[in-house]
Amino acid sequence: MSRFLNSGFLVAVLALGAALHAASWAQEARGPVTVTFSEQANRHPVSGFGGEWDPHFWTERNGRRGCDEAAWRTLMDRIRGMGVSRVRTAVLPDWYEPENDNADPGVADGAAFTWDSEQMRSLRRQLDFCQESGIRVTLTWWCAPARVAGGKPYWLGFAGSKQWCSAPNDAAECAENVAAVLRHLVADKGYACIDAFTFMNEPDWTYLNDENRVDFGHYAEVCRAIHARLVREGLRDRLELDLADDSGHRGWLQQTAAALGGVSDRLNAHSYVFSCEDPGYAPAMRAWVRDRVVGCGDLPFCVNELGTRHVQGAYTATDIETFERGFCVAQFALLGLNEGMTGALFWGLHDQYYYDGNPEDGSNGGLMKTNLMAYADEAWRMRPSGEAWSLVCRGAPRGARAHPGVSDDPEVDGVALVPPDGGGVNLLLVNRADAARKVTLRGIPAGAVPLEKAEVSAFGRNGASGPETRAWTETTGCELPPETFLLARLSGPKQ
Ligand SMILES: [Ca+2]
Ligand SMILES: [Ca+2]
Repeated sequence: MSRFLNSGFLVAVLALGAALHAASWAQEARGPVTVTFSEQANRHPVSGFGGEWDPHFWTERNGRRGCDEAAWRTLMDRIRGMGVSRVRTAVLPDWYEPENDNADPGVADGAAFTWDSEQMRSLRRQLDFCQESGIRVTLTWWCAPARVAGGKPYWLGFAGSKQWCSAPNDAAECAENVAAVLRHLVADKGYACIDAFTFMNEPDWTYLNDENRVDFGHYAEVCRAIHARLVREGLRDRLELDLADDSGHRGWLQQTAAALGGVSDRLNAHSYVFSCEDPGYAPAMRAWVRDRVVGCGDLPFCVNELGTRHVQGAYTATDIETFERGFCVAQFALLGLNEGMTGALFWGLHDQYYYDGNPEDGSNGGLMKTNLMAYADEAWRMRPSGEAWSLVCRGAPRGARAHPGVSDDPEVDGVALVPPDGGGVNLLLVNRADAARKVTLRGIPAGAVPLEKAEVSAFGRNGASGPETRAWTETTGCELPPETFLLARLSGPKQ
């Protein structure tokens, strides 16, 4: 036990330096805020914070726009520097089984699968990076496309779907297709970085059959068929099934939790609900997460797509260059951790072309502009949301134990995280008020290491600052500038 754990409370002043200060003590009329961290960590460790990373970089349509080896190296440095510990990656069945391999879903014909298609090669380059960088991958089998090139119906899809996506039309064939790609990537190619699998993106509205109906019973049947096939092929223990993946229909998550006990290892939902413009958004975020964590029972809950409500279609976020988007999503992470959420993935890591179209088509001609970083033509410029999200990713690495914080001020919140490597504790703190707040921190879970150093990084209206290294003692205090999200990494002496 650290002596600090037994020292009552800590009062610490982190002089954050000129870059961070915004309010003088003269403006600070009220007494200090107290944030008290729970001695008990959340039940499940952090599953990882990061973002959507669909494998389009190494495709011709991005290649001719500057996505080359030099751009790749720059991007890899960025992603590593951000501290991303998990990504969610799409895979589509037509990338590797464009025609049905044979008429028997029980017997896979290896020669019929197209593992060297452009998209599969692009996916493997991405997985190479994740594998060597310690980033975990939630592979998401997106959907059965209704149609493929030339408008031809896809053999595994429902051509009558009004969306480009549909449900698979055959549970046994779908299970064979899923098992084939997981065998190829995880067993044959050795990508242990893939530790989670999601069947279908947002099935609550994309799981369409020829009548354009969403049939939950069929979804559950296919999930069970996949589970059984992975068991049979000896692959099931190498992955967690992360199911539900709903676009915001709470009922779908509840149905999945109820119907797929023994099949799901974890559950997730998507959130594009919140905005810093909405009064009371912080308690609303907490209630949204709490409701879902409770609905998941014993299983971990995470958010596998996170954005704000300021979106226009799938390709444009209207607030993407603003302070508010970064401030909003970073708070969602902090408040969600305080409610027992295990992780969140921002949509997405960087701009890229998903298809090649007319720039006036309402979707930027296929350039998705909703992301933490801009495109290759801007050398992956970090947007404000990237600066904010990086504090979350670095503060809450995969495997960390989160200790929720209780604040006595409605404008201030905090969570403490003990990373799996030991040796310190990370604090994520936020001040929503337009005046500075002096904060007293109680119950910091320091573990066995005496804390003597604080490395402080912050995100505010003037951008990102830090890290600045400060001495940390029992008598140090913390001042949070107005409208600021802050990461303080507390550590002990070097061994
Ligand atoms: Ca097949
Ligand atoms: Ca077959």
